[in-house]
Amino acid sequence: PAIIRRSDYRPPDWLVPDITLDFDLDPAATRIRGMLAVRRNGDHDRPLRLDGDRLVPLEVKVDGQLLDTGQWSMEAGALLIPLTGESHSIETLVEIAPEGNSKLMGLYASGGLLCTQCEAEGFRRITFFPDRPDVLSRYSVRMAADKARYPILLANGDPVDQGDLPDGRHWARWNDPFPKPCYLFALVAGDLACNADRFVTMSGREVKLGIWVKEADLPRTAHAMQALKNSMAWDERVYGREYDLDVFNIVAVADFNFGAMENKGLNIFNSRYILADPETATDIDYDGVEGVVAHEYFHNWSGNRVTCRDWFQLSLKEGFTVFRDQSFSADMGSHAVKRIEDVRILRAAQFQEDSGPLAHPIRPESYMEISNFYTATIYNKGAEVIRMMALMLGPERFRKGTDLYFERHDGQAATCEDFVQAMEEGGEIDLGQFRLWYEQAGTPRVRASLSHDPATGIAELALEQAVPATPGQPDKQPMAIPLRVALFDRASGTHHGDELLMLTEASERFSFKGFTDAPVLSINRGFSAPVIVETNHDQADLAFLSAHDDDPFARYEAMQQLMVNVLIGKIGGHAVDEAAVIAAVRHTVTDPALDPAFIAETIRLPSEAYLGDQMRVVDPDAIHAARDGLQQRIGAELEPLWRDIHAKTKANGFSLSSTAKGARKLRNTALHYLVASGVVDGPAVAYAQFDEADNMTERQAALATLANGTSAEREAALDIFYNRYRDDALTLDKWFQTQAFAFYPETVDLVEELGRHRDFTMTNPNRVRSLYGAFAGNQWAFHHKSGKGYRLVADCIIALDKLNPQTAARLVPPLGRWRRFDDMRGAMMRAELQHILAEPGLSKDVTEQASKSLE
Ligand code: B3K
Ligand code: ZN
Repeated sequence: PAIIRRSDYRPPDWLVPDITLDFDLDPAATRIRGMLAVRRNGDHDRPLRLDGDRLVPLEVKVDGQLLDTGQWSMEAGALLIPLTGESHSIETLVEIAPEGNSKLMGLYASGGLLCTQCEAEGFRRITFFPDRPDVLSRYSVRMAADKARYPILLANGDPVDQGDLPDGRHWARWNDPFPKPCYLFALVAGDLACNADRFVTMSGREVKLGIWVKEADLPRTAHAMQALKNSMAWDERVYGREYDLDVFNIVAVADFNFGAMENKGLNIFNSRYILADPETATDIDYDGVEGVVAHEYFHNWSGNRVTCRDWFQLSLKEGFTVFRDQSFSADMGSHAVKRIEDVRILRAAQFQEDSGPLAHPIRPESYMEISNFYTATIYNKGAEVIRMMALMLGPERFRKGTDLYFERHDGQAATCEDFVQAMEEGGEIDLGQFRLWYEQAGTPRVRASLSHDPATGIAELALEQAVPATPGQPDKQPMAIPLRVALFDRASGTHHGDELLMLTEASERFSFKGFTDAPVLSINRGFSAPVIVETNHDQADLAFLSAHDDDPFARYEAMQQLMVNVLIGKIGGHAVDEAAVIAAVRHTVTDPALDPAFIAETIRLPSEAYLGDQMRVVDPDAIHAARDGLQQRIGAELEPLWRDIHAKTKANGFSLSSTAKGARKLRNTALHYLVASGVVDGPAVAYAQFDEADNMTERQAALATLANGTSAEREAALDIFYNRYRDDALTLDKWFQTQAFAFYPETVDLVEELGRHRDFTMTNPNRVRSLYGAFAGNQWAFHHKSGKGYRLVADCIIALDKLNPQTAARLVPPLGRWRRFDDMRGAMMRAELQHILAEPGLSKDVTEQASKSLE
């Protein structure tokens, strides 16, 4: 497959200021007439090139004249029309079959609905068009469909007219006054019910809000609606950004390749990010709904009003929008807990990507298939890069920078460089060296060692940075790394203020005066930079910070590092002091000043995958054994405490308040440790929680705890759960996922069996991710020394690729981490990648991921 390069960018040859689309909708045969007003862009004589993917032109007209087949040609799916004038009107007619579209890109059928997904390059599966984000058009869309089957017809913008047709059909017309790239086009037709509400914007305009779902799901839309209204108000307050159309609609669909899509005025969502009620959604699901609703809404400015010039600039909209949704969710709940969760995700997904064969900068230089670049790097590291700028500028100057960016580029297709320039000018800062964050891949490593001279009272911090080599980038330059630090006085447990240090050289020293005794270093507070910091802390320093640091993230981090050191020591066969961890856990759990949600986050042991990341060669079995052992010991030694917390946090009635959520989180953690301790009544206590719970957060956590063991309660709970939720797809996903993710000795065989379960299907991406996605994230099970886990995932990729390449390609990266494992596992992983690549007719998506993974 061809490689697309950032350096090859050229402005479009032809612009399309206006487009009128006419859809004659039918699941088996939909006819689409596209009428494009095109204008030559610059002085050239190149033909008009309209992208198409498996489209056959049934008619081509120029300025109303039907062309003969000799007057146009096809090249790699695209329609080429030679044109003589400066402006023309072009008309094409095509026919497609939405019900046969298993890729879920373009126009497809899902649960009786017809819906679209165009980002990144799905519009070319609907009609002939220059499918690139720098061609912006005003859209007028007419849809006609069977009225009984598709009573609701929605598209971008505002509804303008509708009416009935003969033969039980009807039509509707929607206009979107804001010029937009075609990846933001959307339509939905179906039998949908609406949760209708309104929002009055800061300038007093009324916006009609609608969340459209299947009638039976209406009671599950309240949380999404509240999240939408909160997002609209937040974007006005924090960024001064107001909504711009008279209507804002959201539609939930069951079959969707990712989370949701920000189509102008008509967001389309994976139903898992809209539907929530206490019976079926966990607190994590509720937070997911809130965060994704906000994310898509925020795209209206960061993505839609200002869009991307080309797909290499993807992080311009995604990194910024993730930063915005993270800030919003922090404001809605706890800043401390949100930051910990976000860093945990970054480390689990992005650090792994950045240290493997698929590492790429947040602004990549090339790709084969753009769908493969909707990555944790573009999104989450991209958000960290924005966060660093916000930190360096401070809130006021950052706001000046974003105001300038939105004002200067409104209605344009912009670049990452445009954003950085707006930050420089608006924020009055030089970001010259900082731009390396856009260019260089790989997670920087910072070594920090603090020394102290009692004679002078000077503490000296020596910092060294190194950015590892990544594919195509063997040598790296030192980056500009903002590090928040504080020096703690051991005796009082306090510090004299937090400072922002800019590390810009490969190695640098910073001095601090006035310390009679050696202080304790707290560094990268709030996770101010997305780097790996190695300090010269001993276990006593870490215990001190875990008890005294007033920066919640740093406090969490100290506890995690304390645990990591013990576990890595154990794995290496060294004598370690587990008692220090137990004491720190006890101290944290019993500190009345701490928020229960923060306690729960902090006392969790680091994940097996994170421990693997700390090792030169990952040993999944040794990691599992060491972690399990420590967990058992923490459980056993603090058993009365776990029982006490578990009893005390039992709520009387359900609430979604932060207090109630925090209590559930801590309760589930206590249950987990209690069961891990091995006490005989552990499974019975978990089963009772499973059975009595009035909410999914507690029920699912109890199920997950039981799923880790081999008790009789395990089977009983799984059966009951299945029978209770078998008809609710989103909840049944949890049944698959919980088993695939469990620390259960037979997980590999169980996953194989579940892949043949009658409720398993390859046509629903959520179901595939629940089983194979979860399994591939279960380090101990996936890396089973038999190699069977690798084969299961490879077979799934091969089968799924024939239906849905985009979702299949997402399962490849876990196999690509073979360099991190022992020779035997590495060889088996490579063999599976080769096996995948040998498959005839493999998609571009999977080919790119698998071949890069072998390099
Ligand atoms: N912009 C979409 C992602 C589209 C993914 C296409 N492969 C959702 C989002 O980030 O908001
Ligand atoms: Zn996004």
